[in-house]
Amino acid sequence: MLKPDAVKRRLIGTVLGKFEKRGLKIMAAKMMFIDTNLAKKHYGEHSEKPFFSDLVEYITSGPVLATVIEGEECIALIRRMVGATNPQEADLGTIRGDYAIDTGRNIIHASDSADSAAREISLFFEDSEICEYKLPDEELIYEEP
Ligand code: IDP
Ligand code: MG
Repeated sequence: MLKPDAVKRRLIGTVLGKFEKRGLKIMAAKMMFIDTNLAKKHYGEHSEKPFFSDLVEYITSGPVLATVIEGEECIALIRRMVGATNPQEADLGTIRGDYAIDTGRNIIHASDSADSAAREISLFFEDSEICEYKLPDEELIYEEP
């Protein structure tokens, strides 16, 4: 999910372009406002953290671009492309390492496991909004598509 700072900083194309160029498949994308209720559900695991209310305020401060992205081992792959939570510690070349400075404005969310991906996708998308299709160049991306 591209957070409101990414949307407002016109980084949608830049960030999605990185995933596309890597060879990943974008199966759904939706610009939307997250209300407080949904924000609290999405970030439920952090509800006891001191930064929780700031986090909810941040993620509801403007539109986000929610996405569903598919590819082999893509959860680990995308987490590596996103970089460390604190952009100061994120490697150069990662999304946060190149485009963010502050943990509280780190521009992108990425699911951290298959279970959290399934849970988060169901918070933001109906099944009918997720497009199943084949990329025509899969044999150029994968040895065994
Ligand atoms: P992640 O986004 O890299 O998975 P999490 O630890 O799951 O990191 O934290 C969720 C989000 O909460 C972070 O992306 C960041 O926006 C925010 N956050 C995490 N730790 C802090 C903090 O110490 N201060 C302010 N915001 C934080
Ligand atoms: Mg997380």
